[in-house]
Amino acid sequence: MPESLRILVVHGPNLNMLGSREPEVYGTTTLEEINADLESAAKEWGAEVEFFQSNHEGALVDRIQEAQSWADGFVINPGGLTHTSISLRDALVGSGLPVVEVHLSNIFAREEFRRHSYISPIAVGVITGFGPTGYGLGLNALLEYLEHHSS
Ligand code: DHK
Repeated sequence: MPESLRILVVHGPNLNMLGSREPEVYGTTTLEEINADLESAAKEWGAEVEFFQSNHEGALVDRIQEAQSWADGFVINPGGLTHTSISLRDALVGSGLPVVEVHLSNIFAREEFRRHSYISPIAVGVITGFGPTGYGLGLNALLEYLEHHSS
């Protein structure tokens, strides 16, 4: 029996407020509900998921560095840091692990400044605009990718 795949799901700034934050943009599903759904989806795959949310760029970088020793990949919604953070991108690249970027809203259908992502060019893929469903799609896509790419 091969060891199960282990994924770190990273939630960036303000995503702890999901449920009450701009519901017309981000919906009413809470982060706890999103994580619970991912936990069940991972179980079906026989995979393991850990979750980390922070409003602090450095804390996100620290956690990504730490996960390098045990994780097989990342599902990340970097929140606003998507559009600003070279440090977050560097941490992800430095981990050498595959990344799937997820956004609840369609970042291409919003303000101009949201159309650029520092993360997308280094991600395996991006899922944007499908609300909470995007996280499950992202996890499935990453696990499928890992099944075909891990030695
Ligand atoms: C979440 C945020 O917090 C924004 O800063 C991004 C993203 C979009 C989302 O749609 O999940 O611009």
